[in-house]
Amino acid sequence: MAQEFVLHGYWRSTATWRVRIALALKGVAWDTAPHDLRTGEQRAAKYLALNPQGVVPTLVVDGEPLMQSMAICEYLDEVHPQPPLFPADPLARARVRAFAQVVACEIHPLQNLKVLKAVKALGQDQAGVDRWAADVIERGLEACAALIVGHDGPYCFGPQVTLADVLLVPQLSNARRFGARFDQGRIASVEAACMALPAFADTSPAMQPDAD
Ligand SMILES: N[C@@H](CCC(=O)N[C@@H](CS)C(=O)NCC(=O)O)C(=O)O
Repeated sequence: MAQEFVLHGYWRSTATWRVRIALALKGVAWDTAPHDLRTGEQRAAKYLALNPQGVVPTLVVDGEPLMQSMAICEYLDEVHPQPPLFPADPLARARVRAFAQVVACEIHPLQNLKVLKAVKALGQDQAGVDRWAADVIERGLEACAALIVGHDGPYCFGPQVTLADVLLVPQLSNARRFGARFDQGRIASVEAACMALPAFADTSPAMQPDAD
């Protein structure tokens, strides 16, 4: 029997978009359970029972909650190996993971909603908060661009979409949102190539049922 997937998320959450892309690439159907982050629904007791961190996404697989978007994408890659999210060669796989971790561990956490609220609480006005987020994103994208130098396109690491692309493209929606530059190296052309694919375009924030 086919597994049942319910994705708990929020339309503008880039971490949720990563999982939507992975599900779509794998050709897996899912139901959506939206939680409005602006009103704090991610901290409701019922949701905390699924995700004790109080963040989205959570993917519930046949009733079993999975959290952390990269772990979820790797799980999907294990249970639905085609098309693969990683190259076969171990060195190449490590490079893809490193790129993905620059986005997931070094950029995104510093421009997350709760961090931006903390920056504001320290006395920054909205322009200062946006500048903080833009600086973090721009510096991270410089590193991302450098990591794919010497690799052919159209995607980050060649002709196959990998987890690196799955992480990069949603991050660029936050780059736009905060007015960050994303003209570093091949970054913008990778985004254009990915957005030509239905798995990226059809899962974009604006296409979500809870989008305003
Ligand atoms: N490392 C986590 C990050 C999850 C995360 O921070 N999600 C954001 C939305 S993109 C969130 O739920 N923020 C709620 C908050 O900050 O209160 C993952 O990849 O799943």
